[in-house]
Amino acid sequence: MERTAVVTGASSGIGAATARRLAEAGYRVVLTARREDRLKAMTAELTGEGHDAAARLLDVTDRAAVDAFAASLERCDVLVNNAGGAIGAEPVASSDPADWRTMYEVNVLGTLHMTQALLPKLIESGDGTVVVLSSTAAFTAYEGGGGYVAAKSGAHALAGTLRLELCGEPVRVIEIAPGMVRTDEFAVNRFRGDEAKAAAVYQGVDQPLLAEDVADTVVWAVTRPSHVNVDLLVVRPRAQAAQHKVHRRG
Ligand code: 8X3
Repeated sequence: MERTAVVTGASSGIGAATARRLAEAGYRVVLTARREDRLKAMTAELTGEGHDAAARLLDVTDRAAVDAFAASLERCDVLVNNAGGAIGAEPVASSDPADWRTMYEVNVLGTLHMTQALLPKLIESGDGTVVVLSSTAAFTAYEGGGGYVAAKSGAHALAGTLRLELCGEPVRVIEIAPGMVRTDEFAVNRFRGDEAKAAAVYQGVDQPLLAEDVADTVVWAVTRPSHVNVDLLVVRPRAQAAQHKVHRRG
């Protein structure tokens, strides 16, 4: 059976682009996400092009569902923990703890559930890879980013701890930390659907990263020879030299 890659949050953005690139690289790809229509459309697009792709409806915060999903898989060689995101941009003083909880649930516990459930199969593959999509937010706090910074710091801690604990097992742990990426949904979700505020994030920025750029880095890291572990890869647009240092035209 072909090498199998599981991608979470695969119905849009970085997840969808990563699923596509992995399929193009010859993996059988299992796309998982919560939104059935988008998930099926994305999967149909790939199978229509002759790729081996399957769609599985899955909420990574639902442990029972994650366990059932893992049990149903014949094999798993690559797990890309992409599902995540930011909700709200309020200061710490006035942010809603429920948003923090949701961000922690998806960005950290979602990755934990998927990784725990699939680890036996990743080890059994003899050459497994866990990818954690964190963020430059894992390393630098910024105003209005509190809950997201905390959650991505958690994802970074999970990746680092797991790498230590798996040392000696045939499983690599790769953390990819993107900076500014313009996707259809990330900033819109952060600003609770306010398209104008979301667009302002990228205002005047010459070429923010696209989902495909991040997907390229994921697939590059995953397709290195087994003994090469791209431990942590930070990727930003040229116009973003640091979290707060963004060049804008005009
Ligand atoms: C997204 C990057 O700068 O919005 O993970 O935190 S940032």
